[in-house]
Amino acid sequence: MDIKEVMATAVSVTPSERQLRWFDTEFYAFVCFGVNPFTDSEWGTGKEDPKIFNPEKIDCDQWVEAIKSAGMKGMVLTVKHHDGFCLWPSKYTEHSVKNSPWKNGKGDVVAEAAEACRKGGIKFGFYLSPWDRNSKYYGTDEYNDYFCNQLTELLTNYGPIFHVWFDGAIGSDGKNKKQVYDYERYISLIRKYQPEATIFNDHGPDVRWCGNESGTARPAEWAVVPSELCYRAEIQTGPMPLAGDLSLIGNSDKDLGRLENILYSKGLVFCGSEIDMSIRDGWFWHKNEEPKSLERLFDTYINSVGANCGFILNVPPTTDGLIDERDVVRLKELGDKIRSEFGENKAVNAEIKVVSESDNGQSVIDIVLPKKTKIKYVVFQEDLTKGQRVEAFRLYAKNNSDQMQDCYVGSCIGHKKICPIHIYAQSEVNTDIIRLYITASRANAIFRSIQLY
Ligand code: FUL
Repeated sequence: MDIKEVMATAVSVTPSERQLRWFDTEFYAFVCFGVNPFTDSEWGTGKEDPKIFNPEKIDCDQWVEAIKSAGMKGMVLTVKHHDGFCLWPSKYTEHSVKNSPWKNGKGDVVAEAAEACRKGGIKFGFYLSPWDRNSKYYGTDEYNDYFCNQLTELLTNYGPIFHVWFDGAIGSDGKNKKQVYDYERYISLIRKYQPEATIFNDHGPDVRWCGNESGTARPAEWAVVPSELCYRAEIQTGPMPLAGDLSLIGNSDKDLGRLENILYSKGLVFCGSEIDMSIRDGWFWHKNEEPKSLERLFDTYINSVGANCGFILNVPPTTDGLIDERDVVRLKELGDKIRSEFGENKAVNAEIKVVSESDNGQSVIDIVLPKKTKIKYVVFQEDLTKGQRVEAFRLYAKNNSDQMQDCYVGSCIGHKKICPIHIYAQSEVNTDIIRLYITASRANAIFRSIQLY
């Protein structure tokens, strides 16, 4: 395989329909809820009395309104966290809402949340922790049956599910029990009952973990990566020319999909990265925590949704069962900021001129506006059905002296790249030509859209 064949092979790796739908969902909420806010902890022990769970004022419509105000298009509820407490009345355990005073044991948070999402027009999904500190089966073969029974309840009783989140976290007590999770079985159950749902796990199959919980994407966050990391995803190619040992590749690596890395892979997969972050320090609600600043949240949005990733932002309900008013305010501010920054696409009347194109992937494209216009962001989307292509690019803007001045340097584009313009200390330019110079690409770039704001 020569280098051109390597690049063509990488470009041949494409997303499934469900992965494309997930990419388009872009920004959605995590709702971490369960016994933890009632004990003021982050990881429950599994020995909590179900009687402590009593969110008397619960109002899932309030959650949905807050989520929508930030511009998020879905909700992923932690239906069972590491403590094993189920937010729905599972037939297979007593450790659930059915033994809580809340609604006299007749309540079902999953049903209420799913219904509120349906009414509010957003997608619903769930997080189900494989690590279970309560179940007596944990550490035996029977645990997989227990897990699949619960998974089946969740997949068949609550309408369409868009995303299933399998957490890789496990404490030392869990590790000691050496539970082997039957992921193949879990995945085939989801494919059977909810074929449109994407499945998140550290290692795929559909969506992978970005490797941190602080809202930071890699400088180049490729969706085409070595199968060695995403070993639950479908391998779409044969071995790459230097295929060898990538067994040490890990979620904390700085670089996954760049050429020099994939050259050593035994095969490539398509698996986009999801950025998970909480609006507060903790994943669960604690009275004395404050929401992160608007600047921090907006910056994370730009560096996740705008860096070829999905963004799942956690908003934890209080012990009353409501989203904290402080978070409600911050979510609305974030939504307002996103709506005002990306309100009007100024490229609708622009002319896209290919200035030059060569057969090694490099090209120069001008975005020509009818008149001088103030621009803060340039947004590109590649057509991922044709493979992820662009490796590196630069942006220039025509300045007042009719010179092309550089204003952004970027790496991969993928589903969406938001480029905030920088010219010296300015984050805005008044121009009628933006020039895109693609300096490296695996094949000639194919765009789904080019937008200016
Ligand atoms: C982590 C968990 O340990 C946290 O408690 C939280 O659920 C977060 C979303 O994932 O791995």
